[in-house]
Amino acid sequence: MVTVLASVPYVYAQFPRVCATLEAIEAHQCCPFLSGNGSRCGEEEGRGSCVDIKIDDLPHGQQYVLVGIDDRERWPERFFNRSCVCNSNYGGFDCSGCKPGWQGEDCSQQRPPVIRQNIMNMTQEERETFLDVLDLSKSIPHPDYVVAQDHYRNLVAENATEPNFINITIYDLFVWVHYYSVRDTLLGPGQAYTAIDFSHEGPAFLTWHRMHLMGLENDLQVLSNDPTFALPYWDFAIGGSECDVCTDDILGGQNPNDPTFLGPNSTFADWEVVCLSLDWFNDNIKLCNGTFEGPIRRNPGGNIDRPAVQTLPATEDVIKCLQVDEYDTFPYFSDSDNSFRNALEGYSETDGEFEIGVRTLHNLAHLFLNGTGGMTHASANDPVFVLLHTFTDAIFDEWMKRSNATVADFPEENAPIGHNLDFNMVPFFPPVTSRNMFVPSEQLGYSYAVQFPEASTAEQTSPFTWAMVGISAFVALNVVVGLLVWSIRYRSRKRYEDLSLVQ
Ligand SMILES: [Cu+2]
Repeated sequence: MVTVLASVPYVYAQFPRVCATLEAIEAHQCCPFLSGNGSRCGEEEGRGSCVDIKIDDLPHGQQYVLVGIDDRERWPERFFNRSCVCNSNYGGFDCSGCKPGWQGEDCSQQRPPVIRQNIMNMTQEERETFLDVLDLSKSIPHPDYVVAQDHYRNLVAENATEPNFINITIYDLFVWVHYYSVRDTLLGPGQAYTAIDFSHEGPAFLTWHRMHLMGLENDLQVLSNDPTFALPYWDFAIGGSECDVCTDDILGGQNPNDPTFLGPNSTFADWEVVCLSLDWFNDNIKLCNGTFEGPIRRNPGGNIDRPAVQTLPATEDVIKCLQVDEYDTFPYFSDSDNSFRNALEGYSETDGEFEIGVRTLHNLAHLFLNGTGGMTHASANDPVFVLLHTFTDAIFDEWMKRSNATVADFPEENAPIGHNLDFNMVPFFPPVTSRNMFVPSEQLGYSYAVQFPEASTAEQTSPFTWAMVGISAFVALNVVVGLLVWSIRYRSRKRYEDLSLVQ
């Protein structure tokens, strides 16, 4: 089983190394041969075929107004328009592996879901195993995937024999992928269009981060040679101003000499961050190339200028957001009202009511960290990110199960760019859509050891409340429409006001 798994090149991002060639880029095709004497995508072996990539043509929201400028539009068309599509349960960029949750030579055996546990409930030994493999991933180059170190226009220099792709370590790829999905549109020296985000402030926030975590989890399974390896989670809904996982034997305590750095005995004290200098990348029309930019900063609950982010979310907040009926609501953005996604992402009150400036649940947990983990584009550098997001994903999974959610609950069109149901999520390759991720976690090969409390009967909704909800929804709709124009302007300012703070 281990050999099969270790040889599985999984779907991840940005591009498989075998396709990072001039020939593949010029042909706009990434359909590798099966290893050995195999055919393209294992076509002759019955595993898959090389097909045209489907691009979502449905309209997106008005937040992003440019057309044909950003190389992430109509992903991944600017780079490749043909890729492998695998038959039955085969998977991977060349169909040599199995889809998540399947195993065996012909991928016909269902793999028991791996169990994601609360890190506080793990034994010392389990924790150490997790921390060791995570630490190893920070220094081992990714076995299969590489990233562009330059903007598309400069990807193939004049007379170059190879395009500008580079190797990156497994963990730094995880950071880069997150950075790349939120980075601004590069227009020219010192000019950037900021109202764009392929992984936040829209319905794909939860599906995108789910895929992001699955990529890392699979990489760590391969790295540790343990197909049962699962990412743990951090239950951040504990209230109070203490970060329980921020100790040197878990995710790093505070440095006694400077509480904004990690303690010297922490595994992560030596880690250096990548993809931090967004302004520099914008000014120089460059992409993050994995250069180290100093240690992780974190000072949990220590933002003295912003008392609202000194305290973690509480259990009641999770209970309330799980009661929001709709997955998402128009305009499917950070000002959506009565949207479960917006409540969990943390741009509305936990009961779904939109209010400008509030930060709850996921956003609040990020801001509470007060440092690298609070900067959208760089947050994945802090390993707390991984566990914060597995917990967010656990809440998402619980909501889907309680609501018997189907893809009909997810907007097909008019979501911000990158967030429609069938948009190929940036920068995963071969293409993955929210439709693929909007299923119970067991279908994707993992589950959570978690028990979310039910709401008390007193809090359950009476017919009178439903009437009030109807009236409020009507009022709120008017408010939302009124805010829409404002929010578009607000959006381009907010990125920089809050960039050092949100998520
Ligand atoms: Cu994120």
